[in-house]
Amino acid sequence: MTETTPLITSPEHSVEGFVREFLRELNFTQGTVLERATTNDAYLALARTVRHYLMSRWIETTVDHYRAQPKAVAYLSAEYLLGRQLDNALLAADLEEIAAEGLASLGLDLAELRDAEVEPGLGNGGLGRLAACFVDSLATMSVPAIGYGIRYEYGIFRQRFAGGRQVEEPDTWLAGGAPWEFAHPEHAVTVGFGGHTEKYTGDDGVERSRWVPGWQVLGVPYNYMVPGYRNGRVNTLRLWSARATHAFDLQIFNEGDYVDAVRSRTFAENISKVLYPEDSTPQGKELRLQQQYFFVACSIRDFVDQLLPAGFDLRRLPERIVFQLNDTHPVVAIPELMRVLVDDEGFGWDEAWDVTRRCFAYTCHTLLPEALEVWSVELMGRLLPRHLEIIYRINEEFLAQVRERSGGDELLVRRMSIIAEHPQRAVRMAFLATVAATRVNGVAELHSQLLRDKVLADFAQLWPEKFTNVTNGVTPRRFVRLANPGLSGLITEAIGDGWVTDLDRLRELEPLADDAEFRRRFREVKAANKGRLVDVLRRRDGIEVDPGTMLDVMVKRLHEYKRQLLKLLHVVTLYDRITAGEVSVDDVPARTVVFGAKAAPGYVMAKEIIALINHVGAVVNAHPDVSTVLRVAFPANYDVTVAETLIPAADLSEQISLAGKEASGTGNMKFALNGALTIGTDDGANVEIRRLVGDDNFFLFGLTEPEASAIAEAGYRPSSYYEENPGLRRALDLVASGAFSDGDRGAFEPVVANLLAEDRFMVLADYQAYLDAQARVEAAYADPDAWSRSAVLNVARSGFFSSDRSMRDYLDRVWHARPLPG
Ligand code: 8GP
Repeated sequence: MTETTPLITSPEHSVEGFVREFLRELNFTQGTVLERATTNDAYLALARTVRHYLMSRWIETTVDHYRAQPKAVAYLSAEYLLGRQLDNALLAADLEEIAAEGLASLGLDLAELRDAEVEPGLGNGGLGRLAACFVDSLATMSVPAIGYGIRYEYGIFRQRFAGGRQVEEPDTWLAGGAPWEFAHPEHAVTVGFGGHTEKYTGDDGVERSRWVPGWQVLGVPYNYMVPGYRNGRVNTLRLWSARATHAFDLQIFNEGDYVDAVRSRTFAENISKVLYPEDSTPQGKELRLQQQYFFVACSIRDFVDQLLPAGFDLRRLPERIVFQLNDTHPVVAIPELMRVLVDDEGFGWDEAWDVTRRCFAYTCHTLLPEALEVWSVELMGRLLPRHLEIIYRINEEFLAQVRERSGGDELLVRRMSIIAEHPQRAVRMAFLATVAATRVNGVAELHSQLLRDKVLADFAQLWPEKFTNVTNGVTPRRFVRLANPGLSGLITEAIGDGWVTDLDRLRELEPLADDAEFRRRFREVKAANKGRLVDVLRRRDGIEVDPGTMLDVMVKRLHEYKRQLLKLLHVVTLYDRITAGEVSVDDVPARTVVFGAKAAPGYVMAKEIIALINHVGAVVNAHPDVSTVLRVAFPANYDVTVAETLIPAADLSEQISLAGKEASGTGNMKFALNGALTIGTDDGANVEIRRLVGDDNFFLFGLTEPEASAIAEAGYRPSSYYEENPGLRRALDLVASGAFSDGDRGAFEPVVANLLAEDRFMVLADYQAYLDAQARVEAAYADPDAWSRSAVLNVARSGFFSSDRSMRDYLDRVWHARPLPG
């Protein structure tokens, strides 16, 4: 990069200036006139118009970073679940009112254009959404940072239901045009794969190894703006797209074999074709390892070539960069940087290792052992032979250290080896990351503790100072300011608008929890949000929701450990009690139970659970009595956009994973910040939420992690709970009887049988405690004034869960980098 002086000026910050710019875009870029423009034409012109307002800030930010050469954060993540861009860009550029007014003067409706945007779903769930929140906070805090990832042509699949079962369809998010991206083919990077390594003697007489790749692809960068909130900064998210080095073989084409002529192109482009729809379980697919290596190799090359001045001494790299590894997907960056330093730059091994170690930090996002990624040595050796050699050497030196420290404890050595021996020889990516990183962190206090005590205990003993915690957070811009304009207005009226970038200030709302007028207005906002949700669900899904009911919401990926089944057993039990005449509909508060969840396409049990929820929902909703007080709504294709209308409308937030299984959760934070009360276990960030909002404003239930572990150790017998609890027995019997499957007893047999025989996540053990907690919810909800007092306190005391605070924690404890002034 060379120094440039940006000479551009932004369009005028007025309604007239906006309208002029918008029409220019419509005419010159979209090639149409207002009268003939489709909604999509207008949306694209609008997006580009907003972009223009941010452009000078983007260029200035880039130039400032280059000039100042500060220590920068490179966030390496295979997923960014961004959500729609338009609203966030309008907010950052302070254009919301101007745009609405300007468009209205042209007879256009901003809300309608907003709905034309297809969200980039380049992530699966919590991990990907977290990355999106983090880059937002980094920009808002003026931290020199860049996000690196993959520009998947197809993001997370679109979910549809057929006969209540999940059907996956491709996500063609790029089809309508991609107004937020800037392709830079001129900065494409070449990445090698396969081939072999060879030994040679260098000029210095030292024997060295080098990689001769068997094939190559190009990585083309696509830049996205990451606007800070009204701070004059716009950071960059750089996503890589794979291209063939030779897209097309003219000779083969001329010989008439049209398919073969583009074979290499298809092969290469497959690398960034589709996001793996897996969440919390890695799928050992070769293409996935290709994706991982592809994007980190591009990113390291890019940082060195584009963002450092020519001739920069790479021995000083740790002064300029920290690569944050978002789980293990980017961990192959470690041997890649070693390869660049040793093979390309001629560093000695020890020198290269010293630099590399200081450049990486690793975040673990899971506790499930099956979610810890491993790659078979066979595959790694075939795809990345030089990297495997490097990993072997890292392991050799590491194990020598372990032997020395442990007095040759070979069991320990085997446990800690980066190379697993069983069931096949494989590289344990979490171990590689832990060995190399300066810091290893979990994502909530309990999670970090369990990492230290269990998952990575041997490593924590060896290097206690390496381990730290950074509790997750969510961006208040998207999840309060944009998603909940009603609440935002109310807060701002009460305490000013400083909370948008300083969420701790929500504390100032605390006294207002005791102010009856404030509570009334708070309830009004909630009611309006419910009204908005009712409209959206009617339009989007044809689902009718009664806004007068308690909205009880469980939205997250479908996983057995998250226990959607526990929620469903509560629904079945209520249904059972009402139909059996044990409970009168006059005695229960009317509630709508909302589910939103995608299941990984290969996760059979999760898909069965989705079908069961839909079948139970259909029966409950069709029952003349039950449906007056209990309804189930399961809108398909839960995504960030739906979350933004659902969460602000919720009364009750379901966070009911088995203790010790949910690393953190971030949905839990979004609900609390929007004034829903949580019913939850002592798990993940729930622990911290409860501590902050107070026991009286949180419905805690269930086993603790030590209790659950003790039961598992002693031998868990789920059937004993079935035998001893008549309500539970009746609920399970009802499912097994075919009551929700037109009398077909076999339909959900696998689900029930699994609960009775194995129930790995102790649904049955927590059933009674959950029902009791739901009874407490009902009692509390009966007093609207007390309920809204608790809800206001949830908002006031949840400021800690801003991703800005998470970023400050990373800056202090992990990155040791600083925001850029100005
Ligand atoms: C998720 C955790 O399940 C969730 O508790 C947490 O809030 C979120 O990460 C952000 O930290 N973990 C994953 O999505 C995950 O582990 N994915 C696979 C790579 C293993």
